Amino acid sequence: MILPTNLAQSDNILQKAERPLLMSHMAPDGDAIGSLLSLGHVMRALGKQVRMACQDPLPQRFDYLPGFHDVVRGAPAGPFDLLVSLDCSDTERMGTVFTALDDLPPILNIDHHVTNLQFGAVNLVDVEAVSTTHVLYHLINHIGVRIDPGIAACLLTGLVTDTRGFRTFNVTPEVLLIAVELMRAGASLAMITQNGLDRRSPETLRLWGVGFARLKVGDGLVWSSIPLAAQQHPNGDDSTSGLTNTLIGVEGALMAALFVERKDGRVEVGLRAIPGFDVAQIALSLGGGGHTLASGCLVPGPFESAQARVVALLKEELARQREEP
Ligand SMILES: [Mn+2]
Repeated sequence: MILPTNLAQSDNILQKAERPLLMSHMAPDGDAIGSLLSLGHVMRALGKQVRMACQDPLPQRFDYLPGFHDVVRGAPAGPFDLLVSLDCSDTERMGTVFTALDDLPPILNIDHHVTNLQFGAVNLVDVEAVSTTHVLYHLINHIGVRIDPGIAACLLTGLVTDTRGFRTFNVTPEVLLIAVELMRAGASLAMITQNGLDRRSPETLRLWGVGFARLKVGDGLVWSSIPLAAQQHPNGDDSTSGLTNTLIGVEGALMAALFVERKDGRVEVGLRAIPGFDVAQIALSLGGGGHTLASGCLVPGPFESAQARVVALLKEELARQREEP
């Protein structure tokens, strides 16, 4: 639930800024990119000198979005008078683009993760929103900038990708009505679904093949792993999140985990749960965050022992949550 005062405060801090910097999280997904680009267009419409930055390259399948090539990697040269954090539950999610900033301007924190640490000078966080672009839809209407076809495509991309095509349990009639509005404003649902959800590189499918071959099942937990040696382009994209979504669909799965070994020796853990179970708190306790049914964290290696440790934790947590009324 967004409080009107938070909307007014966010509107105000955006209107006052002259040189805002917009940032989203590492390994950007459709919501991260849709949020960056939609607010970027709005700030430009307001006459601001806006810059957009992300630590990792944007996946190519989002190249249909206007402004796709305007997002820079690494921290752009300042000074900036406002930092807008989009779709990040904590500042660490922004990665090196955040840590490389010389002067830290006030932060406007716009997000929808249940584990959000409220780190902004102004926090516009709605944990019931299906995506950060869902929050932005309300904010943009509050600001009063017209949603043109380009902004509509960016906003709808966040809705579609974070709900995997309006299939998640948090999708309400209100969310579908917003999608209708965005289609009326000129966004193509079919094109966004095809690119944002279905389009994958052959390398990604081969990577999934490795994950499927290493699938393990036990005590309601389904997990798999992708060692560094199996990756052609390690780190920095969201290509394995779709695989994690598939794992929770395995018959009998109550929780699912995917372990991906990184170049720096750490291990990326993607977590999913079925409704009635919660993986957000365990992700938070391991230094990550996310949503009740979908979250993640980055844990120290080595690869095999990290898996053993997290699988044991998950099985323990699963048994505990099964006991709950
Ligand atoms: Mn999101």
